[in-house]
Amino acid sequence: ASGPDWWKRAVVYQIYPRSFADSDGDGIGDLRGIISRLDHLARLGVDVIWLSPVYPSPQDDNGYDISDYQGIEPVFGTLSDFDELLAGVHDRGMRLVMDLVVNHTSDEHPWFVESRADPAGPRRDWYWWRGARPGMAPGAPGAEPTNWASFFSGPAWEFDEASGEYYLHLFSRKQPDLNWENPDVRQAVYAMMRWWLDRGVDGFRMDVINMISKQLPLADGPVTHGVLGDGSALFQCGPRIHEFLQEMHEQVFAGRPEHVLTVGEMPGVTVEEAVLFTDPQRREVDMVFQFEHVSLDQGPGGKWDIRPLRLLDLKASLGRWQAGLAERGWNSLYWDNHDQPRAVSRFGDDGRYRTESAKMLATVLHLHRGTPYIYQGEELGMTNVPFAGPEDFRDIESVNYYASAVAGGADPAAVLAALRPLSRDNARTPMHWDDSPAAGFSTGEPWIAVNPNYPQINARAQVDDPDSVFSHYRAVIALRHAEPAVVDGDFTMLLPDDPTVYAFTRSLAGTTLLVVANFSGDPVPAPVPEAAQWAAAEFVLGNYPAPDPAPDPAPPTLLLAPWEARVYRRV
Ligand code: ISL
Repeated sequence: ASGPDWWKRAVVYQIYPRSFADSDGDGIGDLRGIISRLDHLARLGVDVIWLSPVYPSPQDDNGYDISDYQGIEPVFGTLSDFDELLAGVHDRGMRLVMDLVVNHTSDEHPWFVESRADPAGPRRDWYWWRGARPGMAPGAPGAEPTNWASFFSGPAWEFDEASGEYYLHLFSRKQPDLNWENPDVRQAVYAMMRWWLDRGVDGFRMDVINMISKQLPLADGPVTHGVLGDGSALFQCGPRIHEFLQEMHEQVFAGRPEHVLTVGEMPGVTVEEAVLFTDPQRREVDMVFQFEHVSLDQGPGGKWDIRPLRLLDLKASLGRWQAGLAERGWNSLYWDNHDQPRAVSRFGDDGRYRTESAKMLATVLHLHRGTPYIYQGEELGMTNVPFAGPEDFRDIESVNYYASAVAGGADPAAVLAALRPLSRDNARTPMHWDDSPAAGFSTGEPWIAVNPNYPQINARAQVDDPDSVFSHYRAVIALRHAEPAVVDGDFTMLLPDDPTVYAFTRSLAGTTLLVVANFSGDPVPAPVPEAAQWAAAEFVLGNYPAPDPAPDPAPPTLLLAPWEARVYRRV
């Protein structure tokens, strides 16, 4: 993909470096491991690699706690390894996007060390320091400046004995929030971003970037977690968020010789806000990661209150995002990432129809309008993990949630049952390269146990098999590169009230694509409207042996097999 709009035609592949490939046998993935596997990605045909954080970090949140923005974590390698990786990516005609984590730093970042050490110094105001709630003793239970809960359990404020004040951390206590109200903070971040662009990187995925503007003065949110509250309405898409992103655009991206790809991760963002963030005329970001479709299987109790996903809700949600960003703005498309369960386990069937449903999910997602993201292992149909007990988890969110729920009196078996399908660790076990011990990920002992199904599900078994999930991903990516209607065509949802069939068309300049998919393990008829129009259509691809000759799809003859997906084209 080249030209000014290359990011619209691109497919992005996310690497979680800790779990991708380990070159030195310490059990932790690294940059030289990634270098050794670049041909896998070139073969798949992706255009862009997004690298989760590789900066120096105490690894409290696997690198999302950064202690130096302009270096490489020694466990992952060196800056010269990084330069070699970047060159290897560029040599293969791909691009590299860095994770930008600037809502917070590590508490071990020199900025925070200084901020904490010197309450009268210039860096104090780089973070959010506040005294105890009026009338309460500093450090006393419930004396936190606001009632906000942290995303990783417990209060979002940590008491600092030395100064008698608290600092804000929306995530772990080792991830203090930066104060973006301070112009020096913003200038320091922009300078760091320019440094990476000058080094040759092609873009940024911006971690929780819609949380950088907090509503002032800081205030309590509605009580949701026992005594703690939900402050998200006060810190998500806050009053200065558009101003900050426009300033960043002007100071970092404007005037660059090549378009810089930008995607803002934005929990809680609405379609209406996303139009503003992604309207090119407003010069903010190219696209956002929205969370609506990955929240539909959550009940009123939040993330750990799982309920069955209804296809009607999924279609209504994704359809609304397609329509909402049709005229202005652009969508990102994803089923999973390093924070989410595995796609095939959550939206498909990771048992009997694993292969079929993984291919169906790829077809449906990649045929939507927007830029698709593939998370490492998704192209193999990797599944969730059968975690046996609490000791199997490594993720700070899962570990803290287990400890705090059990301490609060919850039944440990029930907590485990909630963690198993949803824990972020489902996505973080090592990549399956082959069927040798540790799945070919490492010659040592991996930092987190390998999913036991790696002998059946691995890259070596799939890359040369034309019927594999991998080969299907290749075909879907190749279709996007060859067929302009996949990139630019109008999107029209069909059969919105059908509880099992996901169907839509994409149209551009006289070409129309029809996508029909069965989200169930039973055969179903797909009553496509105006079926006569499709009688002579060309069968483009599917996840079952190609019908030969292509059957007349007029009802009632278009019968979909379990988890079947088909794409037709007519001109
Ligand atoms: O998975 C979540 C907790 O339920 C999400 O809320 C997640 O924390 C949120 O999507 C923000 O994620 C990003 O920032 C976090 C980091 O832990 C995640 O890995 C990252 O993707 C803090 O930096």
